[in-house]
Amino acid sequence: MMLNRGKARAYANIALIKYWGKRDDQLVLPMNSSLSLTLDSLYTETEVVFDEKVDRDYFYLDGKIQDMESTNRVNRFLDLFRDAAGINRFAIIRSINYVPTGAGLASSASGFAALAAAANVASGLNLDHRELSIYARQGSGSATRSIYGGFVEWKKGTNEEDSYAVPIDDGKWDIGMVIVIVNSRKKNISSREGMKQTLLTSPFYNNWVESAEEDLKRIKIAIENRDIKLIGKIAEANSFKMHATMLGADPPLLYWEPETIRVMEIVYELREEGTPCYFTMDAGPNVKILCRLSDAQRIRRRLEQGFKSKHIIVAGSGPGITVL
Ligand code: 2P0
Repeated sequence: MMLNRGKARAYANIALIKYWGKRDDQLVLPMNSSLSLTLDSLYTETEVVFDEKVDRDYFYLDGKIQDMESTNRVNRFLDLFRDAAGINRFAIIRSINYVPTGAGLASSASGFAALAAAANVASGLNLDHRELSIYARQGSGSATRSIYGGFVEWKKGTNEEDSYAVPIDDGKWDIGMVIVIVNSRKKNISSREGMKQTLLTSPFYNNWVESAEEDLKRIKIAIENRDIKLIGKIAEANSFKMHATMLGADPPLLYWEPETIRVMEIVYELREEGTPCYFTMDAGPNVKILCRLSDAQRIRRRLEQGFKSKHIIVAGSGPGITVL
C-alpha cells in the first residue's frame, strides 16, 4: 500500500541578496538570482495526509482551520504532487509555524518548504533536493532556498526546470543573526503584490536587477573567504537598494517604522565600537542583524536597552528540510 502520510520541518531563511520580482508569475521564475542564510530558530512543521474520506483539502495552521484563499493556494500546490504521483485524493494539512506569520520573517519560505517536503513523503514521489526546490519555488519563491541549510543560492535559471536552489556553504562557522521584531502584525500588502507593483512602476527596477546580480557575485567570494565584514557590507547595501527601488514604486512601498531606524542606529553604534554587525530588512519593519554568533548575546543585551527581550531572537545557521 502506498504511504499516504508525510511530516517534515523546514527552517526560515533570510535573504542577503534579495529576490524582489518575477519574470513569470505562474511558474515563479525570479528576475534575479538571490542568496540567503537558513536560520535554526525559526521553522515550520507540516503534516500532509492524503485521505480518501475528505471531499476537499483542509488546511489547519497553528490548530486553526484556514480560509478558502489560503486553502486554495495550498490546494494548487499539492496538485503538483498529486498530478505527478497520480493521486486523486484530497488532503488534510496540519502546519505549526514557529515563525510570526506575515511579520516579514519569511513564514512562506519555511511554510512551503515544509509542505513540499511533507507532500514528497506522503505522495511517495521521493524527489531529490534539487527537484524539491523546483516544486517549493512554485509555492513561494523564497521557499526554494529553505530546502537547504546554511548559505543557499537560488539560481534564476533560464526556464522552469533550471531555476532551483544550490547550497553554497554549510554555515557551520561563527555566523548568525539577531532579529528584532518591531511589529509582528500581518502586513497590509503581501510580498507577492508588492513585488509586482515595484516591477511594473519603479523607474529604478532594471538597475536593481543588474546591481543584485553584481552583489551576488561579490558576496559568494566573501562567503568563501568567511569575510564577515564584506558579507555584511554587501548584504546591507543590497537591502537598501531593494528598499530604494520599492520607494520608487507607484504608489510607493514603505515597510519601515520609526523603530526600524532606531535598530539601524544601534547597529551603526555597535559597529563604531568595533563589533562587526550589519542589518537587512525584508517586506516588513523587522530588522535582521547579521553578526558573529559569538557576538550575538552581547548585541542582544544592547538591544534589550530599547526593545523587549521577547522581541529579540538570536539564530544560528540552520539545517535544510528534515523529514519527521
Ligand atoms: C527574499 N522576500 O528574497 C525577498 C526579500 C521579501 C523581501 O522572498 O510571491 O513570499 O510567494 O514568491 O517568497 C518574499 O516573497 O513571494 C521574499 P512569492 P515570497 O526573501
